Formats: sequence, C-alpha cells, structure tokens
Amino acid sequence: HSVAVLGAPFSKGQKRGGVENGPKAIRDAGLIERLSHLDYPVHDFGDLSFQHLEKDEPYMHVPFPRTVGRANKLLSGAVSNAVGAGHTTIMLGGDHSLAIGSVEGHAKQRPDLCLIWVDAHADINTPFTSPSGNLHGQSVAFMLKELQNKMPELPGFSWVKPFLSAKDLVYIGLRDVDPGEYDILKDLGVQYFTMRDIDRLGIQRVMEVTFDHLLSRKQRPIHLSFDIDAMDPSLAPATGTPVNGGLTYREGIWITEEIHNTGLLSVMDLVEVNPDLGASREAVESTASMAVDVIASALGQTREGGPITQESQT
Ligand code: DIR
Ligand code: MN
Ligand code: MN
Repeated sequence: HSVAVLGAPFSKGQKRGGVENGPKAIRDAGLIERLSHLDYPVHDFGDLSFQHLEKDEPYMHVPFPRTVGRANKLLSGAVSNAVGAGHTTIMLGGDHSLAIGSVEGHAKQRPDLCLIWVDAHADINTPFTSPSGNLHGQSVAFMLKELQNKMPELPGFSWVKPFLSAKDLVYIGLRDVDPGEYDILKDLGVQYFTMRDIDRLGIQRVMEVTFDHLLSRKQRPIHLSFDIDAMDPSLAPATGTPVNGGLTYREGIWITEEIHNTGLLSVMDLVEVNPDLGASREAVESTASMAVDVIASALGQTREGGPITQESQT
C-alpha cells in the first residue's frame, strides 16, 4: 500500500480568492512529514496546474462554468491515474467543486465506490435551486443518476455523466442546507446526519449507521470528501463559508479513525482551507493543522500510539 498526495490549487467554484492557496497551507503545516511516520510510502505528486480561460461567461447565474469544468476534467484524470497505480489518494483543494473531478476519476477505476460527504453544507444544489450560483455548492448534483433530468447541460461539463446512486452517499455534519437541497435530500431518500443528529445519537452511532448503510451488503471502496467547514469554526476559521456549531475536534477525528479502521479508504478530498481568510496567522495555522490531523488519522495515525518499529527508532 502507498499514498499519493495531489494538490489542486483552484478556486473558481466560488467567488472568494485564496482557497487556491489551500494545498500550500496544508503542506506548510507539515502534512508530508506527518504521513512519513505512517506505515506506507508517500508520493507527493505536487500541484496540478489549471489553465486560465480568458472568456468564460456565466451560465444563468453560475460563474466560470468552463473553467470549473476543465479543471475538474484534468483532476479526474489525475485521480484516476493515481488510484489505477494502486495509491490511496489524498486530494488537497481548492474549493469543493473539485469533488466532481475527484469522485468521477475515482469512479472510473472503482465503479462500486461509496461516498461519505463530511460538510456543513450538502453541496447538492442544481443551477436551478442554487441561491449563489457557485459550483462548489452543486458538486453532488453532477454525480447523482437520480438528478440527471434536473441538471442543465452546462458548458464545460459534457464529459461528466452521472455515475452514483443516492443510496451510495451519506452526509455527516450538515447544518446549513438550502430549501431546494432539503427537497432533493428528502425526495431521493439520501441518508444524512445533521449536527442535530450527531447531538442526539453520538458520533459513534452515526458512524455505525453510516457503515451499515454503505457497506452491509458488500465491502467497497470509500471516497471521503471532507470539507474543512464541517469542523467548528473555532477549530477551522480560515474557510469561505464557516457555520457555527460544527464538529468538535474529537468528533472529526473519530470520523476519520473509523473510516481508516474499515480498511476501505480509497480517495480522500480535503477542501476549502482558505489561508487568505484567516483573521490572523494563528487562525490560518490552526485550520491547516486541523486539516493535517484529519488526513493523518484517515490514513492510520492513532491516538493510542503504536509499538516500537525500526522506523520509530531512527
Ligand atoms: C450554499 C453554500 N449552499 C451554496 N455552499 C457551500 O452556495 O450552494 N458549500 N459553502 O460548501
Ligand atoms: Mn462543501
Ligand atoms: Mn461546506
């Protein structure tokens, strides 16, 4: 087993600058060094370079459709190659529109994947329901077969064909869901856990039900799409759309530890770290360090420690 790290410095899925600096902030917080203490070789593939498009008129009120479509096509190929080469792949965003390419590229190699979406937001708007127009709030709508006839043909996205069923998706951490998104979640019967559900059930039970829902019929690869704004803003303030009342540190780490313990993590996205939005250097560093902690724990770093090995003695 080996790990691939892939940076995706991209921000056009929303309107605030700075989230393209997320990969650098997460690396500066010591990601690669931390992963080097785990059991497998880490390959850092660096950052993708995304093309700037001169002319990219909005589609309805959706900004930068061709730019976002093209960036995701490039990312899809990169994720597909990394997974095809046998790596557990970590995609560092960038904004959450990048999940379109990341999950699509993963599905090319592993059509039976399931998707765990950890986020304050459902990101399941269509261009018709989206209040903002921003594509980072619409990523899941491009993936779902059930929404095929609710999605317009956006310029830049002709390469994306819906590939995921609503039953193969679970949300954790929701607390800011738009009305059109609520209707879609209910219509499709999507399994989701809001922060209220976590308060009621506890995070341990939430993860048990999540795995029952996704894995009880058969073992399959997991795609974890982790928006840092799922965490409470006290832990991850440097992000574009913070929402109060998020995951505690221990809930966040419990989620990633349990996903690691399935042995099925195949691709993880860590998105929406925006170092330009921190109120101070400390705010940026705590956000990036939170990102490193959830990634390391998804890849097997434990709170229990581990035995002496040749690696730990050097
Ligand atoms: C909002 C915000 N639901 C939208 N979405 C965000 O623009 O569609 N997702 N911030 O992470
Ligand atoms: Mn998101
Ligand atoms: Mn979010």
